[in-house]
Amino acid sequence: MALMTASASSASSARRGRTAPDATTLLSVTDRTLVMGVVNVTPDSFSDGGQWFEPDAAIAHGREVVAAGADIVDVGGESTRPGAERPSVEEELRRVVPLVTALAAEGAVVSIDTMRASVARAAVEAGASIVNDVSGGLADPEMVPWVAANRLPFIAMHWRGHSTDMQSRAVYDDVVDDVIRELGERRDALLEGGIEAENLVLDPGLGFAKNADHNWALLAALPALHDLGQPILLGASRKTFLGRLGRDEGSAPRPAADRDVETTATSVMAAMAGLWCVRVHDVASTVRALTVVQAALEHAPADDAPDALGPDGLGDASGGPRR
Ligand code: PMM
Repeated sequence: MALMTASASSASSARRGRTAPDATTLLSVTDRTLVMGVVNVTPDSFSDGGQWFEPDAAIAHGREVVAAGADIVDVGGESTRPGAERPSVEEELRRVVPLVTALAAEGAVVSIDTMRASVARAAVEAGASIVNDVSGGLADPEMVPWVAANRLPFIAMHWRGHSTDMQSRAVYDDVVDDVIRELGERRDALLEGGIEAENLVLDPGLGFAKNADHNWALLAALPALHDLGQPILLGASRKTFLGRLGRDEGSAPRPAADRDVETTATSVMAAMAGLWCVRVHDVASTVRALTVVQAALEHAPADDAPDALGPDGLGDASGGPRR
């Protein structure tokens, strides 16, 4: 296996000094799994709420995330924890714009985690080059036309409704089939709406209208997500189902900041399944863990590299692209 494809090498030069078109180049990286580092500027995100709520603290943390090796920094100003109330547009802008401005000015590839077209627009004007919309464009009718017109990379997550009542929608016949079908319908609508296939990433949305069993079923079926034909991002980091492992039924899950080992295991699973990117809080450990997968893949026989790590499910047994 070649150590670096042309697209990956331009992506690494992109990491040193980037503008918006380089983000599209990042979407075409297929020879390793990228790492997206999370910086939430919220008082109440379950994972890191309140920790970087002041602009200076958020910028300092964003710099740490970049220094730890994140390919993309994901900046969010709205908590999506179950039951969360939405901030006003003005408040969301106040939270994210200074951080996006500072990180983009220093050359980071920044994605803006928002469901609002007005916030995405302000963030892109401030230097963000990817839009990460957990609603996949469903929450704000202005989002998709604007993203399409500006030819921006767009991450569309599986979503069934706002956080205030999303857990009441966690009802599936077969969660893997249902999520893949609904994401496929969203993909078709987004392409129809003018977003180009080369700019579209899909995400199964762990924890969004999903209970722990649903999340585990999706994790066990990661290679099936390649059927969607688009790069796939996985956001498992610090989610509650990971904090329940090893805990007695009915007892409290481990605190969010104490779920990074379990998170890293999910990132390794994602890399072995050939997913495009993992969205994580602990970037340094993730980057190191993924070098293990990468080193093993680079030693696999050329002909069967895609299958080498997981003929029984975790690897890309379909023989499809190692995304
Ligand atoms: N999860 C959260 C927020 N944004 N974006 C994508 N694409 N996928 C996710 O799974 C996702 C997301 C919630 O987690 P956080 O509070 O740690 O940000």
